[in-house]
Formats: sequence, C-alpha cells, structure tokens
Amino acid sequence: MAQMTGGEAVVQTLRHEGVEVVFGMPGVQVMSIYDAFYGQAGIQVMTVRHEQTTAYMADGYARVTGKPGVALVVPGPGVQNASAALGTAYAASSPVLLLAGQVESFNVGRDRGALHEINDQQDTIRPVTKWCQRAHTVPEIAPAIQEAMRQMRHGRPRPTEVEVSPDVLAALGEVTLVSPAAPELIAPEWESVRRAAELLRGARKPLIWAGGGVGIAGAERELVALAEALGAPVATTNEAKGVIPEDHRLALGVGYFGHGASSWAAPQADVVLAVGTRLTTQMTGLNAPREPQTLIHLDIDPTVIGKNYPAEISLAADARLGLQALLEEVRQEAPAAPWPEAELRDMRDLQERWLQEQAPDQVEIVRRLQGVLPDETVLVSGITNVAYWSYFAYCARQPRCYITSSYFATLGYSFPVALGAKVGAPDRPVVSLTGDGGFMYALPELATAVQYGIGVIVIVFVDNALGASNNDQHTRFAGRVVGTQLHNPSFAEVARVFGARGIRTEPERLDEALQEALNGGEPTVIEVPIPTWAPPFQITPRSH
Ligand SMILES: Cc1ncc(C[n+]2csc(CCOP(=O)(O)OP(=O)(O)O)c2C)c(N)n1
Ligand SMILES: [Mg+2]
Repeated sequence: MAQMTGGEAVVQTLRHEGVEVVFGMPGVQVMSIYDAFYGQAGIQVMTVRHEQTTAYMADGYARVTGKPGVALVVPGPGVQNASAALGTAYAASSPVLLLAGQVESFNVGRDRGALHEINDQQDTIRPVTKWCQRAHTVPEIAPAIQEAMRQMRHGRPRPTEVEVSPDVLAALGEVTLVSPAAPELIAPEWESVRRAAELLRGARKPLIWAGGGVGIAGAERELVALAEALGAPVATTNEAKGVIPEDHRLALGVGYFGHGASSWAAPQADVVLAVGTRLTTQMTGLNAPREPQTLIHLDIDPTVIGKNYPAEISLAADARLGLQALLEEVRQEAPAAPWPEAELRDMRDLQERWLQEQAPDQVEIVRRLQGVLPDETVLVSGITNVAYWSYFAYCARQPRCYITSSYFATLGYSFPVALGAKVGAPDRPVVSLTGDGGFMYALPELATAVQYGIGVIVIVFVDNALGASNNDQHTRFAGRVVGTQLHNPSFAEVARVFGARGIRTEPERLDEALQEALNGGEPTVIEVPIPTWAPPFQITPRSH
C-alpha cells in the first residue's frame, strides 16, 4: 500500500501491468495523469493530432504485439473522437484500453454545461467496449485498470474503458497493486470434442473455416496440424490471413462475399469446422454453410456460436485448446478420406484465372509489393480497391502480418493503425495500403510519424474518387455520379512538407519505390495514380 495522487495511481498501475507506451491527447481533466508521466522512464507518451489516432495506434500496437494498447483522452469530444477507432478494435476483437477523463465528480450527471461534459459518457461507448468503469476514489483506480486489463487478457479480447474525474486524479489516496492474474484458458467440453472428432473423421469432404480468433489465440500450429491430420482444406476470413501459410497445399485463401477458391470448395463440404469466426456476411453466397452440411463451431465467445448459422456441435473454448483436443481425438483413428489434393489445386488455379480476368492490374500491383516485402512485413489493408484484391492476391505466410478493420470497414483506419503497429514492431516493415479518400482522415499524423521517427510506409492509391462509391454509381445507378469525386493535393509533396519522404510513381514502378522506402527506413508516402476499378463486393460471384 502506498500514498499517491490519482494520476500517479494511473501511471503506476499501467507500469505494473507492463504497459510501455500510451497514445494520448492531453486536456485539463487528465493533466494529473500527464504530470505523473513526468520524469519516469517506464512508459513513453506519444501525442497524436486527433483522438481517433489514440485508439487506432493502440489497436495497431495490440494487433502486432498481442498486448493491450492504451489510449488516453479527455472526456466528451475526446471520447467521441476516439469512438470509431474503438468500434474498429471491437469488431476485430482487439484489446484497447481507453483511459478517459470525466468532468468533476460533483458535476457528473448534472448536465450543467461543464467543460467537455457529455451526459452518460459511458453509454456512448458501451456498444464498442467489453467492459467499462468509473473510478470514484483514488483507491478504486488501480482495481479498475487491473480489471480492464484482466478483461482484455481473458476470453475474447475487446476494448475496455476506465474513466476518472479530475478531482480524483488530483487527490491523494492509498493505492494497492495486486499481481496481474494469469489468463485462464477455457478448455472444451470433452464429450463434444469426441462427437466433433467423430464427425470430422467420418466426413467425406471436411472443410475448416478459420477466423481471426485463431491468430488471437496463437493457435496457428494446431490449426495446420489438424488440417493435415484430416486432409481438410482451410479457408479463412480476411482477418485470419496468414494463420495457415497461404502457399500451404491445404490453404484455400480468403473467402469474401462469395468469392475465392473457397467458393468452389465450400459447397462440396459435408462437415464444416468453423473456428474463431462469426461467419459474418463475408461468408454469404457460395461460401456460407448450408443444409445438409454439419457445422461444428469452436469459439471462445459462446454468443457467437450458432448466431449466423445453426451449429450441430458447439465448442465454447479457447481456439488453441479446442483444436489441440480435436487433434488428439482425430488421431485416435485414421480419417475416412482426405480431400483430393488435385481438386484443391484446380480450385486455386480457377481463382487465379478469375483474378486475372477481373482484376489483372490490381493483382499485378499486389505481386509487385509481394516481390519486395519480406514475409514478416505487417500489411495494414485499408478500405481501398487494391487492398480488397490483396485478400486474394497477397500470399501471407505468417500470423499477425495482415491487419484489417473487420466488419467495421472503417475508412481512414489504415494509416493510424499502421503507426501503432510500427511502434509495436519497430524492426519489421509496416506498410499501409490506403486510398486518397481514406488517407485524408488522419493525414496530419504524418507529423506524429516524423516527430517520433515512426518509419511506416504509406501507399496511397490516387483515383481522385471515393472509388468504391463512385463505381457503385456507375454499375448500380446508371452513371449518375454525385458526391464521389475528390480534389487532392500531391501526397508526395505533402509528405515532404511534413518532413517525411514523398515518392510519386506509376504502378509499374511501385516495387522500385517501395524498395527505396524500405532502404530509407523513414516515414514515407508513396503516391500511386490509378483509375477507379470495381471492388470484389460489387462483382457478382460466379455460380458454379
Ligand atoms: C467511416 C466510413 N465512412 C464511409 C465509408 C464508405 N466507403 C467505403 S469505401 C469508400 C470510398 C473510399 O475511397 P478511397 O479511400 O479513395 O478508396 P478507393 O475506393 O477509391 O480505392 C467509402 C466512402 C466507410 N467504409 N467508412
Ligand atoms: Mg480513391
């Protein structure tokens, strides 16, 4: 037990929990926290230019390290500015702690027009947090932060929030820190494992759908071992890219809006094992589980199981323990028949032909990137045309190397998330793919990149349009273009004005530009002019 201010209690608790960096924006209600950062070397404070970036950077940091990321903001507008980023982390099951200010204790809930006041602040972010709490006294601060951390390390990781009023942050009180609890991993129920293994072993054509939960649980090795034991192909969501090396003989790549090699395989499967995925709308059409297929659903979050498709067997467990148990049980006897590998090869060839037909230019760009990027590169796939096509065309061979905004599809997330990813993985190349529309959301953070020497590479595809919406107008609305054209500055010049490296290149020389950026190691913007192309979700899936 020790006497300290509320602000010191926040910082001491963060240090105790192993936090190394906080992404923040100061303001009067949180200045006691800032003051407690003064003169201590344990935690670096990085100041950004808009609160959206606090939570985006925390998210990027969390995705590459697997450790919670921490954002610090003022109440009201600070919290509101951060909330789309929290929503993105919520969609992607990423652990982000939002430390938020509040109005003075005596003003909370009074609607008196106190500075930065918002009524029912926590209600505004409850839909994008797993857990949130206000610490009313100094002794409540450490338990609140420690519980937030526990919530993010146990079960499904999702954002949390802790808020403290400025009078509490300035007050003195007794603070007790307890040892962080080791994560309790939830094991699957044995009888269900036995039945699931029996179904998988007896299947004529078993198929595995792997989602982001596999990577979060660190269950890649178990996934590949189970697939190999069964001879079952593995399709993934885009969040799960890399949980099986995508050049593995059993990897089908990403299934997305009815497209992908999986769309040929999935309809033929008789038993489907879904693991760490909600089976959301990207599983529509040919990829979706269907009668009379048997669905076995393994997920740490029991509310996900059977939500979108009825599951014959539910396994509410940690993905690694669940897959391990299934593997042990499957190995008891030889499986009935592996999926003929020649068929899987044909499906991948069909996908390649489809890609060359539908998006040859985008595929060429992605392959140029692939040619110069080492496997450990973190690619942050933005809401932009080339990034959608990279779901299929980019070959991810390692986990935690490909970041998406999941079903939130948050325009503007890619660059600030990449900044946080680079802070978490300074020795790996981090590349953000973004459109000209999306980059503008957080463009001023080029100053943050330069200030802290965060050597991210941003590839901006410039079609002078909100391309996906513009293409929608051409295909669905008879070319009635309204509100989808953009006027842009030269992004390469803008980068230079900020003190970053700026390169403009035609798509044909993108690999050279990228190599130059990799060699330089500084924050770099590569501007690539392109036409507007059709995204995969605006192309009708082929019926087979
Ligand atoms: C926060 C948010 N606002 C709006 C959208 C809708 N939206 C999806 S793609 C898109 C256009 C993006 O334009 P750009 O970044 O230039 O990429 P492009 O489609 O041109 O490749 C828009 C407006 C979104 N996904 N997220
Ligand atoms: Mg665009």
